Amino acid sequence: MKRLFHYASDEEIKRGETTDIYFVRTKQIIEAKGLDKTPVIADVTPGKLPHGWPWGILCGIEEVAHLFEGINADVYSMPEGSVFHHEDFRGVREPVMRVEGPYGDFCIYETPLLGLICQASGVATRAARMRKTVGDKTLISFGIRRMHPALSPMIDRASYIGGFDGVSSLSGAKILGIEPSGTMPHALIIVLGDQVKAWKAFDEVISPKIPRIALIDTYSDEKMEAIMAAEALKERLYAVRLDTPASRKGDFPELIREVKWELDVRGFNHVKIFVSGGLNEENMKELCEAGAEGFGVGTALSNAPTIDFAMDIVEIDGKLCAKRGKMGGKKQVWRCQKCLADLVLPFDKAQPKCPVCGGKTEPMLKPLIKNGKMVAKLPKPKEIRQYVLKQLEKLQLEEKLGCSKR
Ligand code: PCP
Repeated sequence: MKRLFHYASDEEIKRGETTDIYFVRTKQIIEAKGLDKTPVIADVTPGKLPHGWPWGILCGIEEVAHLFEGINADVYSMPEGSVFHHEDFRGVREPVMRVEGPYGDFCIYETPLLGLICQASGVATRAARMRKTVGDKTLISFGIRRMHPALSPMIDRASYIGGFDGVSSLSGAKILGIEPSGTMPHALIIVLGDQVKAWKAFDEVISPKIPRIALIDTYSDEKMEAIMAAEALKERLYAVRLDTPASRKGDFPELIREVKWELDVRGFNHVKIFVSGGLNEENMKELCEAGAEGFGVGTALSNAPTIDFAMDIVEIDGKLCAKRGKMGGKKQVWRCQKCLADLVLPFDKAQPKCPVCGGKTEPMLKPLIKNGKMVAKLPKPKEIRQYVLKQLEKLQLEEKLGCSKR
């Protein structure tokens, strides 16, 4: 079948065709030398997190499980949506996953395994950081237009898992089991001829279930267009969206305060302020404080930095063998259920008490795949998102000074 777009199919990924050639050559050599059945244990650990982030959100585990189904290996992983750190409370590197089995049976899957979690975890972590920044304000993923369309479902799923309320793509919303979220493009206003005609046409044609969010920065000052939109749609107007171009942005928070004021003094207190365009972790806080209640985030979300995970063999045939920069041997990550402090210990060590608060710890690396069979129940995106939001209540956005490594 003629390939229209440049992305790998499920079958190609499952056949290992998206791997790096050096793993294919490695497999060829160890088979020739009769070493392909050597039992190994490999850790998957994050490098230093981007921008000094103190924590990340693990995402992509459902796809890793599908990748390893049918592969002769055991996979232990932190559940999808788990907070993870570069290192534990004492500075020991923290594995988020462990793969055990004959090296020749899974070596070519290192590349796709890492690819499935590096990018998705970056998006989910940025989404979670934005959630922490705006509190309970509305966050919608608008970022799919910045990336290859084959990635839309992954980007929107990771954004949602990280704590966003909605996603703009039909494909993303479909796998999440939610309705897609969006407002209106400038093109609608331009084609309809003027703003009021476009807002009224939206109100007339689009299902009443869809919130009426009028884009108010096409031709005139946002204050003017906000009043026009409110007078046109009255109580049916849910919000106005400011997608103000950089050339006109000036003091964007001040502009939001003006628009909010002019709407409120005219009795349109019900109309919310929705913003988009150039949003990022830094400017969203002050936009919140200025009165913005909804955020459509594009580039900063879908183009989030990838998390630099690596896979390293740490035990071979029962012997410790980590390379420089990594720590040898099979490990468990013990997490305090009260303060989320982590302690990485050799696998055979007993369950510890939390070294920070004395609380009960839980093992985080849980069975996902056993001999190529799925042994974990894969949670739905809605459940994973709830799990993330629950953990976020205990996390600071930036490193807290003091004794904790985190
Ligand atoms: C963009 C579109 C996207 C926003 C900005 C994301 O506006 O609304 O959703 O921007 P970001 O990537 O900087 O976060 P336009 O490019 O004006 O597109 P449209 O007229 O379709 O809204």
